Amino acid sequence: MSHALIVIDVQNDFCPGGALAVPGGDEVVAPINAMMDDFDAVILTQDWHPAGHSSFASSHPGQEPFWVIDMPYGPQVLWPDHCVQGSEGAAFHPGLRSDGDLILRKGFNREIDSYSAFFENDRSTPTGLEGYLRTRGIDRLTLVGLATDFCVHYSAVDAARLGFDVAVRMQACRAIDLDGSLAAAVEAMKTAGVSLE
Ligand code: VGL
Ligand code: ZN
Repeated sequence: MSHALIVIDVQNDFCPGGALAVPGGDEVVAPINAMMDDFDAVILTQDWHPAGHSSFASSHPGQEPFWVIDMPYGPQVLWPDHCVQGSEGAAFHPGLRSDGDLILRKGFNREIDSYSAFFENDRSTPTGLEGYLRTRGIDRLTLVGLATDFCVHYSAVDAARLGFDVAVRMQACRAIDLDGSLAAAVEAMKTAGVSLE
């Protein structure tokens, strides 16, 4: 069985100068590049929203970025417009190695966000990544990238729930940290059986 590196959302909009900049987001690029050769497979994810996406505060009159609203699938943080399909902000950081095996795009449905690389935010609509990994015989995953407390966190918890052996390499992740979201994410990942390296 084999071990994949899952590189979450290392895109311009999550790096300094981007629309939803994660502090130190660009610092993950060098360590991730250096890790890639140590895995049997490398999968990169890309947050990939249509203009007017429902996770954008600008799509909800009277709302501001970082406020939380109730969506049919549960609470949703509203974000600045980010990672719009085909934009420079949605492109990978230019320093990131681009020789991975698969690029998985998520968040393309206008009505629902997708933090996790496995399921949309209803926690039930699959992205197809599980099938890809299983049909390639991959049973171990190491996750890195942005942001620790949102897309890395949701992806890691879902992967553990699906039965993969999951680790998060924390030095190659950076967090947004909204109202204690990093501490909560660390707890949730530990509870789900994710090993934090
Ligand atoms: C992310 C917020 C909105 C992430 C994506 O990649 O962690 N966070 N969209
Ligand atoms: Zn997003």
